[in-house]
Amino acid sequence: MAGHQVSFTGRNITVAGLGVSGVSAARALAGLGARVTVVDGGAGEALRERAATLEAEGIAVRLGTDPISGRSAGHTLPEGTDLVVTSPGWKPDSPLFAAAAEAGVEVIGDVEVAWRLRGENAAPWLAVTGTNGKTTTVQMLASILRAAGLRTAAVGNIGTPIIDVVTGDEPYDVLAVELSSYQLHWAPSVRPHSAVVLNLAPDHLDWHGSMAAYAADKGRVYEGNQVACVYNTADPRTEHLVREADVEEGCRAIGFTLGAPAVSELGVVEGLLVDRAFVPDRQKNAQELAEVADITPAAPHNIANALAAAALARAFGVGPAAVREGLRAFTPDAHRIAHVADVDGVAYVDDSKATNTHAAEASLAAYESIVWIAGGLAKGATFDELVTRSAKRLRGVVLMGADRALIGEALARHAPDVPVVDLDRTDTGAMAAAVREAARLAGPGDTVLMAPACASMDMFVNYNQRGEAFAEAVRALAEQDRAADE
Ligand code: UMA
Repeated sequence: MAGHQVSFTGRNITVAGLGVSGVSAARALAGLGARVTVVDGGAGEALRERAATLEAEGIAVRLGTDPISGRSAGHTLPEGTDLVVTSPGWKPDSPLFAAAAEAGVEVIGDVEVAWRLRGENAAPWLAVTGTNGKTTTVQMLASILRAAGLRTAAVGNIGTPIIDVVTGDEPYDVLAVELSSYQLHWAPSVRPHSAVVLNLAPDHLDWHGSMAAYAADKGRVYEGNQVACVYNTADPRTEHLVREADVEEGCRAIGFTLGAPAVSELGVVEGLLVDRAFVPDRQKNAQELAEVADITPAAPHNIANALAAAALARAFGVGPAAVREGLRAFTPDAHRIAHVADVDGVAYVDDSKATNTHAAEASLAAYESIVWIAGGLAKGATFDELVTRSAKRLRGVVLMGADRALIGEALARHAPDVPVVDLDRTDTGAMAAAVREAARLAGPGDTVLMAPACASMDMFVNYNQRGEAFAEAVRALAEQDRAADE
C-alpha cells in the first residue's frame, strides 16, 4: 500500500472541480502530503463556503474568473502542477487539459486515484455501468452481497466518492461500484474483479464526441476483469465490448436474458430467475435463484437489472439463497416506477426519473394499457422511435411542459388514433390538471403512467419535485373519489 501512496506524496496536484468528488480527492491527497490546489470555474455561495472550509485545512482553492486577467480559474493550470485529478463531469476538450497536455502533465480522475490508493488486500470491485439502470443494479447488488453476510458499500457515481471508502477506516470484503462513462474515461488502470455493461444507447454524446467514443469508454469497465464480463444478450453492443476487452486468463463472458438462458447465461424460465453459468455441469443443470415476484417493480428492464446484479454476485461466489433474500430486501428509490395508488380500478405510477426516451420506453414496456403523462425539456431528443414502439399500449396521452409539441408531433405521425390532451401549461400546478385529465381518459385495468421522457426543470426544481407533485395530485384524486362514494 505504502508504495502506491508515495506516488502522491510531495507532489503539486491540481484538482479540477469543487464538487462531491473534488472535495473528496483534495482532502485525501492533502492527507497524503501532496500540495493541492483546487480550481473551479464557478463562484456561487455554496462553492465559496466549501472553498473556505478547505482553505482552513491548508488546501488552496481558486474559484471563478480572475478580475485582472479575465481568465477562468477552471481554464488555468496553476504554476508547478505535476498531476491533474479531475472531477468526472469535465469535458476532455476543456482548456485546462489542453494546458496540462502542453506541459506534459498527466490527467486522471478520482476513481483512478482510488484505484491507485488500494492496498494489497483491498476489497475487489464489482463494477456496473450502462446507459440506464446503473444505480438500481448497484443497489440490488449491494443488497445481495449484504444478504450473503459480506461487508460492502454501494459507491461511485451513485454519490459516495470511492476515494472516501478506499481510504476510510471501515473494512470491506467487496465493493459495488457504479461507474459513469465519464469516470471510466479518466480511469485508465482500473481492473474490476467482474463487471457489467447493462445497455448502450446514445447519451452524453456532446461530452464524448461520438457514439464510438462513448461505447469505448463504457467498454473500459471490462478491462482486466478476473472472473466474469457480464453482458446483455438483448444488446449486442455490450457483447461486442466484451470481445474487445483484454481480460485476465480464465475470465468468462456471462450473458443475461429475459428468456430461457443458454449455457453460461442467467435468464428467466416460468417466472423464475435461473442461473446456467455458475453451476456445476451447466450443460445439463440450472440453479433457481429467485422468483420474478421477488423483484420490485417486476418490470422487464428491472428484471434485467436483477439478473445483472445476480450475475456479478454469483461471480463473487454468493449462494442462491442470498440472491433471493437480497432481491426481496431491495426497494427502489422514490420516483422510479413507484406505484402511488389505485383509484377506481386505475393504477397510478410515478416514474418521474424517466428523464430521457430510453428510460421512458423501458417504463412503458412494463404495462399493457396506459394513459401516459409526458413532456418537459426534451434536451434535443426525438420521440419517433419511442412512440412507434409504445403506440399499441397507449390508451391516451396527456402532454405538458415546454417541449410537449415534439411528442405531440410524433404521436400524430405514429399513433394518430390515440386521444391526446395538450395541456399547454408549464406552471407547477399543471400536474394536478394532468392527473385529472388522465383519470378521465383511463378505464378500469389501465395504468396512468407519469414517465415524461424529458427533464423537469421547465416546471419543477428537479424530478423529485415533479414526482411529489404527481403523488400529491393522485392522493387528492383518491380523496375526492372516497368523498363521492360516501
Ligand atoms: N466545473 C468547472 N468546469 C467544468 C466542469 C465543471 O469548473 O468544465 C465545476 C463545477 O462548477 C462543479 C465541479 O466542477 O463545481 C464538479 O462538479 P460535477 O458535477 O462534475 O461533479 P461532482 O459534484 O464531483 O459529482 C460527480 C458526478 N457528477 C458528474 O459526473 C457530472 C456525480 O454523478 C457523482 O455522484 C459524484 O461525482 C461522486 O462520484 C452525478 C451525475 O449526474 C449523479 N452523473 C452522470 C449520470 O449519472 O448521468 C454521469
